[in-house]
Amino acid sequence: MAWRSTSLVAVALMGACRSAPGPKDDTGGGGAETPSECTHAAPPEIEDLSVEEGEPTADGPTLLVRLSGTDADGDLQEYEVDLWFDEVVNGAVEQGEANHIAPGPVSLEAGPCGAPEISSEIEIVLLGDDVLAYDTLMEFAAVLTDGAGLSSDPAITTAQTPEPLSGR
Ligand SMILES: [Ca+2]
Ligand SMILES: [Ca+2]
Repeated sequence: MAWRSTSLVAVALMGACRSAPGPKDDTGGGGAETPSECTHAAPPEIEDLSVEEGEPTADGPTLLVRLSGTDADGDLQEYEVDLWFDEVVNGAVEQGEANHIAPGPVSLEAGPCGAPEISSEIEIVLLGDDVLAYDTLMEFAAVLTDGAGLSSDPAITTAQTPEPLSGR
């Protein structure tokens, strides 16, 4: 096993169950008036994805993945991020098994469909060179999946992986 990942999970909870008593007039343009019901009909979207070198740990150097996303029907109270990587920077990353990093599902303290926005930080500790190579330009793809199992389109970015820790 050549990597280990943990979800640091910074949480941005927005507009959780706003039972809006203020009848604010919509400034035209299709704003939903009723508090969103759990329609589970909209897939999430990744707004931002970055991968950069993180703080080294005792076990190895790290990559820090930052991802933020939105979901029109708000059901990111439970979500999952999947990551894939390759060494060919061509704007696409095959979603295979050997190049897959799955930090595991995240549950937020939000009511059903009360989480239309998330931001997540995932720390990947590089433990060896055989899968996720050190000191290499890598392409990363991320997919965000909401509580209903609907997935976003992949977001893609590149990052140079860190060098192995010296002196160990
Ligand atoms: Ca959704
Ligand atoms: Ca690629």
